[in-house]
Amino acid sequence: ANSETKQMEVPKEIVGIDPGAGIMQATQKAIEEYGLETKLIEGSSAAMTAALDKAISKKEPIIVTGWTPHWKFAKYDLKYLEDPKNVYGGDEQIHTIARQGLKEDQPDAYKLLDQFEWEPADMESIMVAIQAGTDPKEAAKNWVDENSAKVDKWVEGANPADGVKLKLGYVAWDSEIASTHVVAHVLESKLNYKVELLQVEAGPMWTGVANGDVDAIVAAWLPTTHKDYYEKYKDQIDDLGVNLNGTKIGLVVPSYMEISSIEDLK
Ligand code: PBE
Repeated sequence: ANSETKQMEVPKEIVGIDPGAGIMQATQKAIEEYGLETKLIEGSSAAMTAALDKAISKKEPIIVTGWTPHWKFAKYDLKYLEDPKNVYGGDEQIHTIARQGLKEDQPDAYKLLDQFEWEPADMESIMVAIQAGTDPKEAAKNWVDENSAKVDKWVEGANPADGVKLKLGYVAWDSEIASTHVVAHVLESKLNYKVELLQVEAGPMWTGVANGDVDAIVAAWLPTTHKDYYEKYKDQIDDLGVNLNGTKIGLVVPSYMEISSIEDLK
């Protein structure tokens, strides 16, 4: 009789992403606080979504570190595991952070960065286009062309520069690939800056904006996910506030899995 009621096995591993991501620290904490024997595997955003795709195509169980906004929720039927101990924190925001001094050095770029804000659905539409094969630069350009009312507000009151160079730092998280390419495209196409995109790990991204090696980032997940980085550098940066509201992080599984809570991983 047992074999007939046999449930889908709960994986012994969580497929994680790059070790510097805040969600990796949060997941370590979840493993401790829930007393799990589950192992957290390091990797990358791309490897995580590849593993997810493979598992789903075979209807196998899998647990991944997941976040919203993300294209995976449009492509697959997924659910967050409940987090009764609230290890992952509640809803949070993405902030724009500039290096100190940018405001004085490049007030027009600063103005755009300060006025940049959008909705999860905006970010998602670019992520979906990139996932479907559009080059990130092209996807950003297309979105900007189609959303001129929004973009006009971001650039309001900012004057074009004369090919001044700017550096934006970001990590290769799908959400940040989308946002950083959009801001870079607006800085170049509307304000005539020359933008260099520096793809780095999370630690160097924060160090870079704190020590002035990069001019700005639009990838700070606060108050929870990047709390440790923020606490470390808060006196050396310029926090321009929220650019997107309504993010979430946690453990994500395909809906066909019977478990519903992190407690069920014990
Ligand atoms: N993320 C996406 C990042 C922030 C943006 C949730 C993977 C992190 O965990 O640090």
